[in-house]
Amino acid sequence: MGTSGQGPGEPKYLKDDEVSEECLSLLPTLPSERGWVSSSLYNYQGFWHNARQLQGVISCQKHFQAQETDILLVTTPKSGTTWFKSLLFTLINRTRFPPTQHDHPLRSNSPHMLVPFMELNLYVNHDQNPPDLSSFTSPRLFSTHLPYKSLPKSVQDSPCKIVYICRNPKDAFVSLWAFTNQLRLEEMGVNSLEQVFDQFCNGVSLCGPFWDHVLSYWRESLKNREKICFLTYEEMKEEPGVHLRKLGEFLGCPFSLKEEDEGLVDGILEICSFEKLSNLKVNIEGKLPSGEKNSAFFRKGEVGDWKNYLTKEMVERLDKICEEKFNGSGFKFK
Ligand code: PAP
Repeated sequence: MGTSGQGPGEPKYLKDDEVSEECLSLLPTLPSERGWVSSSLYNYQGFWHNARQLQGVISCQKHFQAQETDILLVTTPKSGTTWFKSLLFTLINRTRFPPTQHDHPLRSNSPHMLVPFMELNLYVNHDQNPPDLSSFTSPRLFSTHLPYKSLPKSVQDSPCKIVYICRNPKDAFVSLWAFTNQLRLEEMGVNSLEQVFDQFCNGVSLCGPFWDHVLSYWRESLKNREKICFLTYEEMKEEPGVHLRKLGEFLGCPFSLKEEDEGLVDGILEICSFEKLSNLKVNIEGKLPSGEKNSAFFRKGEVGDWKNYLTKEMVERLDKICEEKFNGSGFKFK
């Protein structure tokens, strides 16, 4: 079955037909909607995935065994995944790889290669045979866009740590729209802002409904603050040093006085900054094995860019949805 309708030279991220028999037979039973990049999105366990991702979801749910020391970075798409992959990798490996080191792994590798997505990288095409994770040193650091209820059960049951990042939906939406247009092949044309905005508001976006994703982790974080650290892109932008220190404490690797004196916090923030990362050769010229250009993960890196794209009516619509959805939860985007 070729669900994408593209040729053999297409990038892997468009190869929706390269999924297991199990996944293929599941697809027609699921609600489906027009995809933003691949032809369709499918609703599985209440959230939307493309076929390739769905195969990864099913596979990691089946096979992933969490270890107590694991760290999982969970993000809503376009909420700063690339940035936080860099920050967490540098934070937990700062003794092995001091951020000032000229051959620090971040200087020659995409953050997405250093911290792989479970459902988008590690478990794609591994439905029958789980990937070999033995090369990961402890603490293992993985990333995912999965909503809480779709996490592998062993993650929910284990004391492993979850760092959850979300972003104001207006900026997350604009970023997703721009990103998906970069992923679309020329002959597919670009998605109109209006069309995908309507889908986003209806909850139909990668790992959407956006608000259900956020609320699922918000509620879990209130129940178990030891396990889930809930943070927004905007909070990190506003007080990066404060939150990096908090992340160090949360992950059991607080900064020592000596490290503070040496300026390590600023050193980590510097190497992970938009300016530094986006100007590295690897992130300008490189591509991921799944075909995305590394540069597609660096656009502006600003708070409030939505003002340049959304009409007054769009803002009112999205604000109203958020007000209704987050009402009574105790959480509100700034
Ligand atoms: P993903 O969820 O698909 O992996 P993700 O990394 O969350 O993508 O999204 C990229 C966004 O983070 C982009 O936002 P923008 O479109 O509004 O510009 C990108 O610019 C931003 N970004 C990438 N790296 C950094 C960074 N080091 N600091 C701040 N923002 C960053």
